[in-house]
Amino acid sequence: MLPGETLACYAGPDGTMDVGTCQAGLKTCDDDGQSFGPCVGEVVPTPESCVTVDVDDDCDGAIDCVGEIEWGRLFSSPAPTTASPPTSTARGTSSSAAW
Ligand SMILES: [Ca+2]
Repeated sequence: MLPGETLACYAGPDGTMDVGTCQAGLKTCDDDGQSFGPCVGEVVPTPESCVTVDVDDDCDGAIDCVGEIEWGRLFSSPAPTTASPPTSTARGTSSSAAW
């Protein structure tokens, strides 16, 4: 290898590179041509985070924050939230009108 030569590097498990947020980094050969510097820019799997619901943090190909992601979708979806209050209001109104 030559000084300044770069080589892709990745410390994560096989099969996770370029999946989800995971990506290889680059390590650069030292001036002496004998060793490489630190791997720069690589992203290795991290435990699936329920904060980043649209991100495959652990790089298994699925966005699988079990449980939490369902709640996140419920709250972010306008349909259920707007449907419920009018329904109860309508019942109250018709009930009041009947009496
Ligand atoms: Ca995942």
